[in-house]
Amino acid sequence: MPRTAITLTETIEHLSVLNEHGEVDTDLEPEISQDTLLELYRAMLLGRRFDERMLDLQRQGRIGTFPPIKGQEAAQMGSIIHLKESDWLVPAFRETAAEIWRGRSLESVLLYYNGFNEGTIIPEQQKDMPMSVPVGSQILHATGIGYGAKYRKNGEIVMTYFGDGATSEGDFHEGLNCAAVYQVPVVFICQNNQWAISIPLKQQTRSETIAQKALAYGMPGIQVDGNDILAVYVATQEAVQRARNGGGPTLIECVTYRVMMHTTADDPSRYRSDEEVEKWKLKCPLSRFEKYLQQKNILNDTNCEEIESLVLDRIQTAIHKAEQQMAAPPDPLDMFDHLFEKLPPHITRQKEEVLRYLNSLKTGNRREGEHNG
Ligand SMILES: Cc1ncc(C[n+]2csc(CCOP(=O)(O)OP(=O)(O)O)c2C)c(N)n1
Repeated sequence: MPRTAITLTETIEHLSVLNEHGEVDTDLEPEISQDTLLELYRAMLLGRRFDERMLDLQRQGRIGTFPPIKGQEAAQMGSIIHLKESDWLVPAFRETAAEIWRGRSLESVLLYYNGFNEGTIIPEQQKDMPMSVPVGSQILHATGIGYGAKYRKNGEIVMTYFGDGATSEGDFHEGLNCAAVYQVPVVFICQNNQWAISIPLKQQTRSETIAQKALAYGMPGIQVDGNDILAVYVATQEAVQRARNGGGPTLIECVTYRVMMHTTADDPSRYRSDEEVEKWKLKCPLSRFEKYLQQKNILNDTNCEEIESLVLDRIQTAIHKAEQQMAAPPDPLDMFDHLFEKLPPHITRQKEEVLRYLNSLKTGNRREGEHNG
């Protein structure tokens, strides 16, 4: 029989717990303490307000280019909350809220986006990787770290984040394949925010979902409403438990939306419609969660105002501190440090060239430092 059917039994689940009006499906509602719910709300609000303030600062020329996270707070907070301190966060470049939750200071974020090396320093004991700008490369790092954790039997798990665009990179396919083959404890969180700069999802993949790509590698995959923090929470809780119990990796697709520009250097009006943005704004993860908490009498006008004002104070204090620290310009030679233990000869030559150029600026003798090819 040359042609027979191989019947695949898998299906992909889509999970949503909290609808756009903040109404909850009580059968699916996770048990989360009031304190934790409020903590999650505070973290989401901080992510939102910090992002808005960063945009102001960027527009005022007080920080450089950065990628806003507005609209993606639920996808980040509903997942990162499940990591223990001893676990690993391997972020892409849009996980500011998750990184702050893990202990990154707001000052460090501001320093980073102003080109200061100090903004990349991660405290020794903190198991977080620096943000990864090459799209998708962090997926391989996550799988490698997961492999190490499994080998050492130290109980650590890894959570890594990436966008829909990253799923077109070889790194995604290699990382997921290897993770499944070796059954490593990694939770892959795709924040499918519909766009990879100007490339819409329909040009990124012909697959109906991103979650279904998990099936090809032999790992569980689930699609969740990424603007519904409870759905992200439930799916990640299951994936984390599986990883901790030796059940291997999971792919979670959080369907969300990048409400703002890709980075502050981008003009999304050139490729997407205002109607689309307005439609997604109605699905705002923050106001949805707010309504839920109000209905549960966890949030009211008084504590809502208190939280808002504490968040704004924290941001203001951080800006003040960071600006004091940034009063002196960074040393351009910093860019040559920390990458190699011993600089290879061609980088040494580049460092010397930059040094010559900097000296020439001081002496006013530009020709001396000009690029000589
Ligand atoms: C390997 C690589 N190719 C191209 C780029 C340029 N680039 C930066 S962000 C981006 C789009 C990423 O889209 P996605 O993975 O969906 O993440 P999002 O920005 O939407 O969060 C591209 C193509 C890059 N940084 N790295």
